[in-house]
Order: sequence, then structure tokens, then C-alpha cells
Amino acid sequence: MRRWRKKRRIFKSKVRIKAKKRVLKEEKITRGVSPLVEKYWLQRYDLFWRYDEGIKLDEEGWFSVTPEEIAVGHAQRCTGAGVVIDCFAGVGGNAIQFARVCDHVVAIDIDPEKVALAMNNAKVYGVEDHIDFIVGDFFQLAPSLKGDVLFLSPPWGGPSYKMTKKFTLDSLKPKDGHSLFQVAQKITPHIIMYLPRNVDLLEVEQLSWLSSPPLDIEIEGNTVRGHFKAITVYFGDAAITQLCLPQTLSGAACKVCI
Ligand code: MGP
Ligand code: SAH
Repeated sequence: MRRWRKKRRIFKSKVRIKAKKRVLKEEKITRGVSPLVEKYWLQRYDLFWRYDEGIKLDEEGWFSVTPEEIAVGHAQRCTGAGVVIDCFAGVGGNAIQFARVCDHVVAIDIDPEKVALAMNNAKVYGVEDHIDFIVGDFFQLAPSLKGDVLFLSPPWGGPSYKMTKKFTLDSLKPKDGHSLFQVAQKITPHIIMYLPRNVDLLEVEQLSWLSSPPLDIEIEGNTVRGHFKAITVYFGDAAITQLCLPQTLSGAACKVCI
């Protein structure tokens, strides 16, 4: 009799655990979060502090958006700048912060769904009137673009970017980093690039040599609550020039603050 009761208790607790698991699974489905996105969903308030006010993201948006604290830092560098062009705007993480401190922002993305999401998110932050949204290919639009600062946050090839020890610039999408930088430089030398934390820093420095004289460069490590997330590279006036010592091999002023 006692053994039978024990068996019944075990059976009941197994049923309870199964039911709990089913509820958790259903919760995930109802909030529309795929297993890939789950990790980023848990960080949703780091990505957008006003997430609960109607922010929307798609799958690529979840794993690519710049966390708000980092985007605020990028924007602070551009305070008072005339026109900032966000060439790969995604769901608007950066464009929104630029719009809060600059005269005007041009936000470009090749994916119409991203542009719709970025517009929605800009409305949540009340900055939609300061942003021109463009659906288009940056490389095609580049010859006709005019701006004071260019922000480059291209695709890194998905979350698997960290599978390699050193991320080389030829892995950036849809074109390699050198080609991208060359196109960007024709618009303005004041460029900010958001790159993987495992990027090859020597290659990054070499980008500044594509200009003569070499562009000033500052390399910054970005953390969110102590977690190393990414690297931002500031070129031209976007870098802190006079204070950036020691000199690099090229003679360009460089500050590495990782
Ligand atoms: P991550 O490394 O995928 O996340 O992305 P996390 O939480 O650091 O993962 P962990 O498991 O290593 O701890 C870190 C940050 O990089 C994201 O929040 C995005 O801002 C940025 N990021 C990631 N990807 C895959 C891209 C991308 O393809 N393009 C751009 N522009 N940014 C990206
Ligand atoms: N910084 C953004 C995330 C950018 S992710 C944010 O905070 O939300 C990179 C984006 O580049 C993706 O949304 C992708 O659709 C876009 N993209 C890819 N190729 C492009 C191209 N040729 N021109 C413009 N955008 C492109």
C-alpha cells in the first residue's frame, strides 16, 4: 500500500513538471520568440530601455540591434552634428539615438520590413520626424549621399560570427570591410564602424591607411553591464585626435581603449 502511494506521488509530480514545461513552451510561442531569439529576448531591456512601449523586432533585428547603452555612446560622439547617415539601419537602435542629438538622420536599410520596424520604434521614442527612412542598397545609393558622419553597422554573418578566433573584415556582408570603407570614405572621412569583438584589430587599423594622410582612428570596446559586446571604431573627426597617443605604425593618431 505504502509503495503504491509513493508511486502515485512520483507519477503526480512528473505530471506537474510536464504541465509546467508545456506552459513555458506555450508562453514562448505566444510571445513569438524562436529558440535563436530567446537569448536576446531575455536582454530586451538592454536593447531598448522602452521595450514595453511597443518596440518591435524581427529575428535578424533581435541579434543585430545595438544595445541602447552602446548606441547612446555612439550618438554622444556626434552631438550637434549636421547629418548622420546610418547606412545599415536595421530596426533603428542607432538611428533613434542619433536622432536625439543630431540635426538629421538618414536611415537606410535594404529590407523593407526592417525600415517599417525602425519607423515604428522611432515613433516609440518620438524621434520619427528627425529621420529620413530609405529602403535601398547602401552601395547603390552611396554616390548620391551627402552627410557629415557615416555610421556603418553591416551584417556580420549572424550570431556564428564568434565561432572563429579572429573575425576578418572580408567576412562582413554583403561586401568585405575594405570595399565598404572605400565606398564610405568617398562620402566623408568621419566614419564610425560597429564591429565584432573578435575582429582583427590590425586589419581595422589598416583601414585608416587607405587615406592619405592616414585618418585618425580610435578603437573602443563596448560593454553592457560588464559583458564585452562589440568594438566601435571611430575614424577622422569622429575619433579623439589630439589626445590619441601613442602613435600607430602609420603615424595616424590612435587610441585603443578596450
Ligand atoms: P552576440 O555575441 O550574438 O550576443 O551579439 P551576446 O549576448 O554578447 O552573446 P554571448 O553568448 O557571446 O554572450 C552581441 C552584439 O553584437 C549584439 O547585441 C549586436 O549589437 C551585435 N551584433 C551581433 N550580430 C550577429 C550582429 C550583426 O550581424 N550585425 C551587427 N551590426 N551587429 C551585430
Ligand atoms: N545597427 C542596427 C542593426 C544593423 S544589422 C540596429 O541597431 O538596429 C545590419 C542591417 O543591414 C540589416 O538590417 C540588413 O537588412 C541591412 N543590410 C544588408 N545589406 C544591406 C545593403 N546593401 N544596404 C543597406 N542595408 C543592408
